[in-house]
Amino acid sequence: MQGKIALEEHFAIPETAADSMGYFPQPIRQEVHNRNADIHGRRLALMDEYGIEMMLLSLNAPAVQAIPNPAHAHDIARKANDYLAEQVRKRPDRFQGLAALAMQDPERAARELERCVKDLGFRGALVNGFSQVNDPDTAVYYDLPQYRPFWATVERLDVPFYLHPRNPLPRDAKIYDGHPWMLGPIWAFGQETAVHALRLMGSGLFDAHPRLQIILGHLGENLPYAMWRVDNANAWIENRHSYPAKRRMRDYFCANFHVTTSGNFHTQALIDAVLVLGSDRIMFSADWPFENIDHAANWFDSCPIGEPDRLKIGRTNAMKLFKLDKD
Ligand code: GRE
Ligand code: ZN
Repeated sequence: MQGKIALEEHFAIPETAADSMGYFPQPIRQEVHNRNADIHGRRLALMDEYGIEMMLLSLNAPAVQAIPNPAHAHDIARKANDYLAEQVRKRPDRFQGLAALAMQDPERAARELERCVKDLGFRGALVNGFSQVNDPDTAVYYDLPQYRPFWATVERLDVPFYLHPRNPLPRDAKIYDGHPWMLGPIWAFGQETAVHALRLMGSGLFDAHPRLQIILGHLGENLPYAMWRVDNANAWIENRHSYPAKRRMRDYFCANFHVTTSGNFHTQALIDAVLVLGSDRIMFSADWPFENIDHAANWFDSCPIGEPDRLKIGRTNAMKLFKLDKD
């Protein structure tokens, strides 16, 4: 399919490049490093070759979220955003930006998002899970009350917020002791991010801000497959669930969430996401440079779904959500 739009596609700046290395064995670290540093060379050539008209670019992970000092985190976010704006300015027809945000200071994060959207023309934000704030051994999640004014700004600006994975802190990763192979994209990323998404849903955030739109990668971090059971486990017991939110989790999932195909190029998983969310809330992505564009595109272009759905998922859903037909 020509004209695809991909939206979980990363780059690095020198200050954050090392963050991506630990996930990869030594022989291919240089390759990942080179991919992260490039925007207009090999990346654009691959986009041409595989029918990707546009990428929405975002900083690598965990980057800003793993810088405990709020002022330093903010400096790195600003630097990444200014660099990204410069790159987008060279080819706005092929690249658009998603903001990095130092969520360590929610008020400053809201102001930076506003700058990115209004001054730099960015289309939304991508944040790498919880933030370490001051103490490196803290994991602060965005369902907490101090984030409500931030979310009000996101809703007012009317831009999507991509909740991207990171690994749990060592203190929260004890379940993986002796099995480090499960960390990162194999399992821990999805587990960590799904719990964060459920925290947002259960907190009542979407009752207070019903127009918020959150994007999850990797076909929803396993949530589509789990959503029925989340709402129905032990449903024979009256008042089984007691959480601050007013509705079932699947009501929020279907009203406030979107998923992308990043790193999950598997038809069964896609069809399950279509069955749970419908084809209006699913969007194509590759997860370059950590996954391969040819794997994503070859799978997506030929996977057995209807052509109207392929067009929505490959292109038009992203056009609408990010208002890509406007300026
Ligand atoms: C990602 O950003 O999705 C990612 C990484 C590191 C390894 C794999 C991966 O940041 O998918
Ligand atoms: Zn990613």
